[in-house]
Amino acid sequence: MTLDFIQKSALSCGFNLCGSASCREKTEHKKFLQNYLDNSYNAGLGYLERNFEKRLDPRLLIPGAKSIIVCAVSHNNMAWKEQKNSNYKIASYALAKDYHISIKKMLNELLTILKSENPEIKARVFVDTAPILEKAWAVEAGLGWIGKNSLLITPEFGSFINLGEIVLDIELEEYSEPYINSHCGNCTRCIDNCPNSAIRAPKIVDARRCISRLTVERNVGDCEADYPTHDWLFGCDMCQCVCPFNEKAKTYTNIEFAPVIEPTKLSTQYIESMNNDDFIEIFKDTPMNQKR
Ligand code: B12
Ligand code: SF4
Ligand code: SF4
Repeated sequence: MTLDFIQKSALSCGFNLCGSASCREKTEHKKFLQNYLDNSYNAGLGYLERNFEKRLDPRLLIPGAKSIIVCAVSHNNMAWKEQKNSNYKIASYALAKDYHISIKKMLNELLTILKSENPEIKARVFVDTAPILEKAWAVEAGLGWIGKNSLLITPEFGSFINLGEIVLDIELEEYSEPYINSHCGNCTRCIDNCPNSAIRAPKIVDARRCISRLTVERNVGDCEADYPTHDWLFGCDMCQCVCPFNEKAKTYTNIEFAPVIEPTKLSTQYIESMNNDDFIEIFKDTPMNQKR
């Protein structure tokens, strides 16, 4: 199974980018993860404290793991531009159907294709919730670099993407070249424009101050005294809106990632005119419906 075959198959399943890497311990991330936890930047998100060693090494999470395929898909619907003047902003990813469900389905389709080439493969698919350093693996799989906002930035699709992985029990014929450059240079726009100064240093986000954490995660224990959520209703895209690499980024191509409502409609007036039933009807398939 060549890398080219895997990448083409991933695109046929609706992904925009795909790469592969050999599983190993991410030793270079250890002190940063430890420092993050020591400073309580995880804001009481207990799952980030658990599985410390497994998070650094997928072979401890999935015994027998040899390789990892990392896929990315764009959800860039330009909501971040359309909502600039709205008093009720919703993060771009949250306007599309829940990516956990869409990506898992796409990864399973990809795995079926890979198994048709090699029926012996044993593998597991992951999206977001497992103790895997998804962005770090995306860098190793050649997809892009980690920006000062701590997010993966890809040259073609910017940072408005979501990630998913397949971890396999076989070595692959070839692996992607890791992405070694960072193109942030002297830019500090994300740091300067974060409404709560949550980016304490390049690549280090204090989740206690992060609006995404404050609006998405229900349990808001251990958040520094009452940081405001500004105009954000759900999630926050501010450190991506200002990033020059999103200015020229391509928009979503996979219809599964189309917004459930046109971002142009999301005016202050429109949102204020919605009742509870309207809200549930429109957003029931999105990550905002946390009852699913
Ligand atoms: C926990 C989490 C959150 C938390 C905490 C975020 C944080 N930065 O701490 C909260 C709820 C706040 C959050 C918010 C968001 N998230 Co989030 N989140 C995660 C999750 C589940 C784990 C991330 C993690 O490991 N955090 C632990 C800390 C320690 O890791 P870290 O912040 O990346 O820190 C690393 C760097 O600091 C690095 N480092 C720092 N300096 C240096 C220097 C060197 C030399 C090296 C080698 C490393 C290094 O070391 C640390 C360990 O790797 C991942 C999914 C996953 N399993 O990976 C999604 C994920 C990162 N989130 C995602 C998204 C989309 C978001 C939001 C944009 C959503 C939104 N619009 O509201 C925001 C963005 C906030 C931000 N600027 O980071 C996407 C990212 C897509 C992308 N382009 O990168 C992911 C990958 C989910 C997915 N599958 O698509 N998130
Ligand atoms: S998501 Fe918002 S609050 Fe969190 S670091 Fe980015 S700009 Fe700051
Ligand atoms: S805004 Fe500037 S510093 Fe921040 S991630 Fe984008 S290029 Fe890097």
